[in-house]
Amino acid sequence: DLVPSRGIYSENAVKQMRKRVLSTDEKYGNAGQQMHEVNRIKRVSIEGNIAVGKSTFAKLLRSASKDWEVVPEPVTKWQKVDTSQQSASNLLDMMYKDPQRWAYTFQTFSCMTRLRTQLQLPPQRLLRARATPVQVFERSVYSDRYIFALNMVHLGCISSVEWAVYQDWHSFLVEQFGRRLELEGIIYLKAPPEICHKRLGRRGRDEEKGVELAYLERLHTQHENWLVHRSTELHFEQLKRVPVLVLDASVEFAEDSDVQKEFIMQVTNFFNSI
Ligand code: UDP
Ligand code: D5M
Ligand code: MG
Repeated sequence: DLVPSRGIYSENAVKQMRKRVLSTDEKYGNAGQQMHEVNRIKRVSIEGNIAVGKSTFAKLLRSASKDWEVVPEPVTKWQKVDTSQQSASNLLDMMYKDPQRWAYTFQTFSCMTRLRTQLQLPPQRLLRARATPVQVFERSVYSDRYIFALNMVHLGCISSVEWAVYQDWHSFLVEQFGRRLELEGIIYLKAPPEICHKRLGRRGRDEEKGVELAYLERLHTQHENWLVHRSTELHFEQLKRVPVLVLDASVEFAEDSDVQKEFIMQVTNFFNSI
């Protein structure tokens, strides 16, 4: 379907696409085989409140199996937006300091960076995996919309016009990329907002110094509505049916090898079931 049979693509665009297909072939060998192997890879996102322990949990998964690849959240990109001026801008900080002004801009950028992350080709190691190969993302283009952007709308930091524009391009992009953005599963790390607030303090990220418990309570409700009660209005059919594994992250798991073993066992069963 790369051939412009209906004159959709310019000659130049077709050349570019052929080149891309060729270089992918060189990387992964036979294209048909590659498609088969890429399709075997499952994609899962880790969702949960700020500082619940997603990155800590992701590291745990990374060390548990070489058939699982973990893709961290692109938070450093939000902290350093290249403006071609002398110093980069910290959009994360700007968003927390003045959400009325920067919430919408932040959502456009965070979603674009997540989109790139979710579209990344898996490493070759996964294509050769014997067991169940899985790409695990820390959050997704879906949490951007159904957790954070929606919350900003409720807080009045994103106007109704901005929200209409956001939803229009978000739906368009997700539909255009189709299966490439679909998730086979979601792991929801769940903990009371009070615990997340304590962990957030422990982490001590500068930009988050002013984050109040009330904000985490709102985000907690958003997660519960989306992933437990399933009452959030979703706009993608496949997302409505995606299986969710809920893990109790209120226990201290960072240093506890028994809890970690239990988590890994549950995750392994979940990956095998999806
Ligand atoms: N943390 C902890 N106990 C846990 C899990 C996490 O003390 O069982 C700490 C972790 O060391 C970090 C903070 O909580 O200082 C937030 O964790 P992380 O960055 O993994 O959270 P995320 O924001 O990615 O969900
Ligand atoms: O999330 C990283 C930090 O980024 C945390 O302060 C929340 C913030 N974040 C992440 N995505 C969004 C969106 N879409 N809008 C607003 N704020 C966002 P952490 O949970 O620490 O990994
Ligand atoms: Mg994190």
